Order: sequence, then structure tokens, then C-alpha cells
Amino acid sequence: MENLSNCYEALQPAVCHACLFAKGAAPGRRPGGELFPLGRPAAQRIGSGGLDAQDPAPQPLTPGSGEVWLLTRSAPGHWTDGRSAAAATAAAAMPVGGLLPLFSSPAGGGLGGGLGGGLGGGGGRKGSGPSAFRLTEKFVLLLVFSAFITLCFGAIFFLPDSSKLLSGVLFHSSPALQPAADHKPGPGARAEDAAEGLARQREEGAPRNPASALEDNLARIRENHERALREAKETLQKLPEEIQRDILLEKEKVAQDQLRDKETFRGLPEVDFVPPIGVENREPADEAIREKRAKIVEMMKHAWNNYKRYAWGLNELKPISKEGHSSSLFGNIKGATIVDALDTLFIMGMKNEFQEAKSWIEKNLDFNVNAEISVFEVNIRFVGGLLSAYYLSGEEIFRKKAVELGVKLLPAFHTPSGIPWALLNMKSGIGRNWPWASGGSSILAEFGTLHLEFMHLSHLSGNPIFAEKVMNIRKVLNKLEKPEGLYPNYLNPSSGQWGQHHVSVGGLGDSFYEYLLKAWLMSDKRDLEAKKMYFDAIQAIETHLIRKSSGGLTYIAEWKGGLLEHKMGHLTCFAGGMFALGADGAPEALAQHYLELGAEIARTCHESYNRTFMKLGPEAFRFDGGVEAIATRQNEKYYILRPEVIETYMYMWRLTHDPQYRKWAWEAVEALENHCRVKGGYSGLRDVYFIYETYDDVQQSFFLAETLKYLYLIFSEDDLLPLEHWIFNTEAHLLPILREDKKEVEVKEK
Ligand code: DMJ
Repeated sequence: MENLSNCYEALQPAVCHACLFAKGAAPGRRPGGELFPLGRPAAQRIGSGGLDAQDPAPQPLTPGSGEVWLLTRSAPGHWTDGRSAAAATAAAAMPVGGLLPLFSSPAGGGLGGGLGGGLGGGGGRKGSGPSAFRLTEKFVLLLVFSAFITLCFGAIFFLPDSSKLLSGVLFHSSPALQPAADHKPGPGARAEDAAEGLARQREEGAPRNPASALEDNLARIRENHERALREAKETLQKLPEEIQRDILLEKEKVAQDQLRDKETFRGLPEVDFVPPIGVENREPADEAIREKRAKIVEMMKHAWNNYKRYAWGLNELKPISKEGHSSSLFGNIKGATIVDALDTLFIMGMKNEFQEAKSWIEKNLDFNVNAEISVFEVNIRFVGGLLSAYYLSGEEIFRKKAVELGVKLLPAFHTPSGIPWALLNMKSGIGRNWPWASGGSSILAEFGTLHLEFMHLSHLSGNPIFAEKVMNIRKVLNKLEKPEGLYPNYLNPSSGQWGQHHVSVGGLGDSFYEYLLKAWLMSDKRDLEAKKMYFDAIQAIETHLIRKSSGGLTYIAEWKGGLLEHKMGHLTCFAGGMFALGADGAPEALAQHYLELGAEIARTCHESYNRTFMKLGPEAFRFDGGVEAIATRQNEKYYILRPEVIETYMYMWRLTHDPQYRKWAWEAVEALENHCRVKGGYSGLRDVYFIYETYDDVQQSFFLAETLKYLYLIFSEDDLLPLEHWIFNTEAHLLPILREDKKEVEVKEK
């Protein structure tokens, strides 16, 4: 716990409190057929893979570590361990020794010696003999060498784009046939959904002609090259002593970081488990509501039992094929459904199932996997799920596993800016970004959706390192100029600058805004920086992205460099709940306005459901070309058991008690039963406008974590998990509000 004093110095006061508060720290039945007219149970297998066939299977671009960064980077940026793709690749491509013979002295000193002397202080060549380099010679050498490195940097850094270019220009491949690894796997880096990635590729990639794609790519490579040259020049303007000092500082920082990562968990401090508030499961007073709630428990049992029967221990279930489904998002980590479902099992009172899940986790949950994972997905599902299970049950195993996993994720932050990589090899600690992301950028919704879990990791481990990492993300964001006050979806972790100016409250952006609001709420409203960032952001969103259709439906469009695309994603529908949840903290004049905005978004999203054949919403719907709240493109017509619309109903119900939200939620239950339920579980649908079900054959883990949990809460009393005490992470996992309890802190300090 000594480290907490560092936390105090390093963090905003409000946030430090969070670090300091370590507390010492009925079986359902299927109602009659009248409620659930039979769908078409004759499940047909359409294709074999569901979404898995499209999951990206990213391969690391970065070979082992290199030391070339010593020469290429002089800015105070944070090269941590030589894992930069550019540096490492450059090192591999042209080791320093490879240049040495050209310049070697009879005394056996080469560039290594020269640089060592000039930069590292060890070579002792300075003016020592005829073979020694003069200062100007050293600079020339440095210039030549830096130019070479920057060329490599430019080429390697843009490799993904170049490969896209090659496939487009040389092979003329159809975007739809390209491997999913090259595409955005899903909105908001909702990477679980590679199908969306393909959709976007068709939209963004297909219509462009190869010549303009070529020009764009060349321009980007040129721009990057010029920037690298500028950086090299800046390096050369420094005195050798300054360069040497920078290098030593960097080295020291890297070493310290690595040591701290390792040291972090020799053992966890003891914490007093605080019994959770509002987990007693009172039956709803109203009989009809009781029945509906029991129905949702029965749905959970159907989903869980089939997962158990056919895919136990694997990540997800293929309910048609009746086998396991593995998404590359989790690398080789197993058991996504088990961890994601834990807290839903707990609050639904499914005790035996919870115990089964717990023992599987004790025996089998292993993070030491030599494979790349999505940092975002693993954080929201695994870290979030384990933290939530700990806070509900007090079982130490969950705290231990959550912290263990948190430590494994730390190397993702080893980038020059501290903005984490999207992908991380859990064993080697090597990270990189999605190949499809603008100019090698990290994604706003991914690096912006770590805050809640990481604050709790510091809270439960007594180590401020997690909190520091996420507070640094804020620092970087707050330094940047925002176009029209908006946050672009792409941020380059090396330069710390924005990528393309695309703004979205749906895919790629969404949960960043959600986490700003919830960071403020979770800090017991002490994190005023988060509050300001949230309200400033949604004000800009309202000005630039929110529009009303001629039919009176309010929607949130997407912003692309100043132009609006009048499309709203299913993912964007969570924003109704977010606006309503934040209304309370808005300036007085705006509180009612934000509640109404939440209600309007809920209505629009309900319309998107209501205007389909299946009464379940499409992945994206449009407000142009004469349509409103309808998907017009085939690749946007699917529904993958997503929760966002039901999530908004849940917040709207809790905050207004307007019975309409329970009615809409029940419509969704009926639709799920009629169209998604199959013998082997629940499946997503490929086209919600079509009269026959075409299944995607995946039971997503978030169906158990979120969709069913939010439904259950809608038909429960408000004293189950009251919003004044709990925050839901973006995967609906429960995190308690961190109260400032001065007395407790004093006792601890003594
Ligand atoms: C979930 O993993 C989370 O809700 C995430 O924030 C968005 N995507 C899925 C559900 O659609």
C-alpha cells in the first residue's frame, strides 16, 4: 500500500481517493403459447461459421525488441521497451553492425564505437586519433543513418495500408472476399462482429477507384515520411550530451516501468469485503411482472444449459451446430461465456450454476496464452466480469484473477504516448493496432473503455499503476485540439495525434462517452474532470451530430470530416440510456432536456425494431433516401442478440417508470423467443426484414451478460442493484460506486 502515496502525487485528487479506498478494503417456466407464438424452430444452418469465419486473425507485425529507437526518437515521448513496430522492424532489417564496416577504424571502432563515444559515452573516440570521427562527421553519419531508419519507419508503419493498396490495385480482389483481418471488425471496435467490418469495407473501400486509393496511400506515406524526417532533424539539432541524457532517461523509464509491472503482484493486500448493497432478490409485487421475470430466468437457463452441454469451457456456443465458437478476440483465453455470465447467474439466484462457473474458473481460467487478444474486449468481458463477480460474492478467486489479468494487460500501454495498443500478445507482451485503423491508430472506444475497470483494479490491488495508466489517457486527450469540440475515433499512439476525423457515438466511439459519465458517477461525483469532459462532449455531439427526421424521429448521425452520414447503428442506441442517466448532473436548465433526449432516442430505436419483420432491430438504420429508421443495405440488416436498445429501456424504466418501456422490453422478449430461440440456445439473425429466420449460429456471450440481465432488471423492483450504488460497465458488469469514507481511510493509514 506504500505505493498509494505515488498515486496521490500523480493523479487528480478525486481519482486518488479511488486508489485509497481499498476496503481494508426459482426455476422459470415457459408461459403458455399465447405469449410466445411459435416461431420456426426448424433451425437451418446457413453457412458454417456464423461470425467466426469472419473474425480477424491478426498476426503480430512486430518482431522482437530492438534498440534502434535510441537513435530515432528524441522527443520526450515514451518509447518504453523497444517494442515499437517501426523500431523493432528497422532493427531487424538493418542492424547497426550492418553499417559498421563502411566506417570502421583500424582500431576496430565503428559506428557503434563512434556513437557509443558520442552518444553513449563509452567509446572514447572523440579526437583520439586519425581514425576518430570529428563531431561533424558524426552528424553526417547520424543524418545518413536516421534517414535510413525513417525510410524504414515510413514504409513499415503504413504496411497495413500498403497491403490494402496492393490487394486493391494489383489483385483487384472483391472487398467482400478479403480476409476479415484486414477490416474493421465491428463498430466501436465491437470487434466481435467482423461482419460489420466487411460491411464497412464495402461502403468505404469498394466505391473508390484504385487510382485514387493509390494516390491517397502514397500521399499518406509521403506525409509520414516527411514527419519522420522532421523528427530526425530535431534530433540532430540537439547536442550529443542532450541526446545522451534523453536516451538514458528513456532507458531508465522503460526499466522502471517493466520492473513495476513485474513487481505489481507478488501478493495482494488484504481487503475487507464490503457486503454488496441491493442484491437481495425480492419477488416483484405484481403477479404479471413476476411471471415475466420468471420467463427471463428460464431464457437464461436455456442459454446457459445449452452452452454447458455443447460448448462448456469454450468461449461461445454455436446453437445450430451445437458446438463451441471461438473468436480470435480472446486469443487462446477460454471461457468467455462463463466469465461474462457470472453476475447474471448471481443476481438471478442461479446458485448452482454460479458455483459451477466458479470452480471452472479456479481450475481452468488461464491468461498465460501465447496469442493476441483484443485489449478492449478482454477488459470489458473478463476483467469486468471477474470484478463484478467479486463485488457480488466476495469470493477471493475473482479478485485474484481480475488483478492477474490486469497485470497481463499492462504491456499494452508501452507506447510512446501511453495510449494503449488495441491488440496484445499476452505472453510476449507485444502489442499492435488493428491493420484497418486509420494510419496505425488506436480506437477511441477501445482505449477510452478501460477507465472504470482499471480504477477498480487499483482499488482492489492497492497498486496505483492501473489508475495511472488510464489517467494518462485522459491527459493525452486533454492536450489535444478537438475539431468542433468533437473526439475523432482514431488516435495514433506513437505520435499522440488524431488520425482520420471520423466521429461516432456508435461504433468506434460509443463507450468512450459512456465511461466519461460513469467515471464521474463511480467516483461518487468527485471526478469533476470526467464530468466536464462528458458534458462538453455531448454538447458538441448535440450540435453537430444529433438531428430530427422529417417524421419526427431524433437520431444520432455519424460525422466524417464535417459531413454527416445519416445513419445510426444499433450500438448507438445505448446513448438513450446514457443521456438519461447523466441528466441529473447536467446544469439545471438542461436536466429535463437530457432526460427527454434519452426518451427520444429510445423511441427512435424502438421504431427501428418495430419496422422490421422480426421485431428486432438491424445493425444500422438510415434516415436518407426517403426512409426513416430502416436498414437499406443488405449488410446492415443483421441482429446479433445485441443489448443496446434494451439497455436504454432499462435506464428509461428506472428513471421514469413509464410503463411503455416495460411494454417495449416485453415485445423484445417475444421477438427473441419467436425468432432467435432454437433448440440449442439462442442465435443471431442475418436479416431481420426477411420472413424466414436465417441464423448466424452464434450465441454471443453478451447475450447472457447484458441482454438477459437488462431484461431481468426491467421486470424487477428498483431496489435490486440501485443505480445510486452501482455502475454497469459497458458489458453490464457491476462495479460499486467508490465512496469517500474519510474515517475508513484514517483507520487504514494508522
Ligand atoms: C458488448 O460487448 C458491449 O456492450 C460493448 O460495449 C458493445 N458491443 C457489445 C454488445 O453489442
